[in-house]
Amino acid sequence: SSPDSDGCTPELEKAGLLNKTKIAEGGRKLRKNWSPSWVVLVGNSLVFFKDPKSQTPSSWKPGNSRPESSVDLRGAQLHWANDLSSKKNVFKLRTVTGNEFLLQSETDSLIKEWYNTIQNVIDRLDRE
Ligand code: I3P
Repeated sequence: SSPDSDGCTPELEKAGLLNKTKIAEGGRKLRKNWSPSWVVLVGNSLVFFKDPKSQTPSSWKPGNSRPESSVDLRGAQLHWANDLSSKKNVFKLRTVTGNEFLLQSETDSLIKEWYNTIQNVIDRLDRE
């Protein structure tokens, strides 16, 4: 398990490979287009990178790689969403701006860690 699997340490940064699709932009529904994404949680943001095969845990550092997109977690909402997909282990992340993403992993423990870590960041930002 990761050093932060108990959610008690302040180091909330996390990086890994998840399946991702955006399903809404500004509240407007989009057609699903699932693809693997290198996902990095840093500070208050979830950052997505394309071409995960070329990524390593160090290659997302500023200047080394251009993110595909970035999500501000302040005010965001997280929900398990197995009703929104035929895939297992799916959660939905909705931003304050009405962008919605589904994130998925075949590995139960891995998706639970991501869910808990993202929720911890959202909760911390809610308290600020
Ligand atoms: C979609 C594609 C997605 C699927 C989605 C389909 O078809 O198969 O993988 O989502 O289901 O519409 P297309 O490639 O023609 O766009 P899931 O894998 O998450 O089930 P949906 O429309 O029921 O959401």
